[in-house]
Amino acid sequence: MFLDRVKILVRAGAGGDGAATFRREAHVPRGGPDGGDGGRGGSIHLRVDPGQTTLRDFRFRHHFRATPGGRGEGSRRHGAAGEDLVLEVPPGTAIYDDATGALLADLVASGQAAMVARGGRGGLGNKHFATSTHQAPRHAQKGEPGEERWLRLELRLIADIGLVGLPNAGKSTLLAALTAATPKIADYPFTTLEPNLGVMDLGDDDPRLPTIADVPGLIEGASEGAGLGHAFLRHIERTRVLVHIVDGAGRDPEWDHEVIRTELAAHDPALLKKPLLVVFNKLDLPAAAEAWPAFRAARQRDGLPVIAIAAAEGRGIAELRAALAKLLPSAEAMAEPPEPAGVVVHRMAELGDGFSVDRDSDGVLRVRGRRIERIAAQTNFEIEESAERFQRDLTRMGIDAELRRAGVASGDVVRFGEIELEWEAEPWAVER
Ligand SMILES: Nc1nc2c(ncn2[C@@H]2O[C@H](COP(=O)(O)OP(=O)(O)OP(=O)(O)O)[C@@H](O)[C@H]2O)c(=O)[nH]1
Ligand SMILES: [Mg+2]
Repeated sequence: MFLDRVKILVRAGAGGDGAATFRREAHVPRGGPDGGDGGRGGSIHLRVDPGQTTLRDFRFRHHFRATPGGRGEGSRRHGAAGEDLVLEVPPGTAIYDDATGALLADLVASGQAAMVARGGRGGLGNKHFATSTHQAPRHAQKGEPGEERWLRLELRLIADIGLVGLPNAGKSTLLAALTAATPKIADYPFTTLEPNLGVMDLGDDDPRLPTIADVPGLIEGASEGAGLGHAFLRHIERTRVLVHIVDGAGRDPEWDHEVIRTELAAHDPALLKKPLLVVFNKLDLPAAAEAWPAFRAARQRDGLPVIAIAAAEGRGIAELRAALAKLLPSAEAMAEPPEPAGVVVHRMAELGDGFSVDRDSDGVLRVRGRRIERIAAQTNFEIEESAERFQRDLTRMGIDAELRRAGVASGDVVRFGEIELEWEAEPWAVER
């Protein structure tokens, strides 16, 4: 089965907790803090594997998790870093954040990669919190949670040449004649149900090896969802050259030609601006031989290049190959991915001091802000010293004042990301 859209959940590893330990030596009565830092959690990356042509690896597996960082330990031993997880995707995979719809990355070229979930930072051990006035801190940071999100992956095949035409026009037969591909060919419409890809050899002294995509037949109304063609139109969006195949022995080749052009324009007018070659097929059949002169004259009037072939017999294939060689860009240009160039637009949100206070739908107060949510997640509220530090951060950032303005009362729950705390006069106590 051809799979070109999937939803997956990626969870980066959490950072390891920092340790709160003190040096123990026989002759030192009270050793200093020596808690090591937690290791960073593993991140998740998606990377292009040019050997893949569908998202089928994601058919049965939708959840992916990278390993967490190790905990810090005494004697300044740092936790080990979590392992990164790299998932391979075919060229032409666009990655969207499912919640916001934002495009995170558009992976086109071989080896191109994007980080889609960042591992949490390791918590700092207590040795970082010693000061001249506070030499035995019990405070150590918990590891930062790893990023987690649902992604939508959408594949748009990356082929140099796209074959389009009505069902039964001979697209798959032509693919087989031009390349080593062996698509299913049969005398009924809708034989091809998923795209076939092949690589074409242009001759001994031509280094270009264009890929050709044979997609399911398009029918009238395809751009609005009729037939199968609709789902596959986007797979020809990124081709460099289009080959439009017309069944010369069909009832009305002229109408056939018109329908496809209308559908292409309706899907995306830019498609008709691509270099295009019209191919009149099945010239071996008497009906086609009869219709050819009028068809050729009409294309000449349109200013469109046209060539007649009999794909099943291999007639005209050499001329077709030569015509395609002329339409395709130079070898240097072919080394670059077809437009739009693959862009990696993934950006991590800035970690500012900004925050806001509002109420969730259940009326509970919620503080939003990347930095304060991270501090909350990294605080171990069971340790009084850590809870007090958190309280000081709230005051320093002005969150405390804002909560009071919002009418917080003793006993109220206040949320920071996943963390729920109960507001007391002071200090804060953990609820969950
Ligand atoms: N006589 C003749 N028959 C041909 C020629 N090319 C293709 N055919 C036949 O036309 C029929 C359809 O060919 P396909 O290559 O499956 O057509 P398609 O455009 O891929 O069709 P779909 O996949 O259904 O959209 C098959 O029976 C082919 O053998 C040709 O040059 N001459
Ligand atoms: Mg076919």
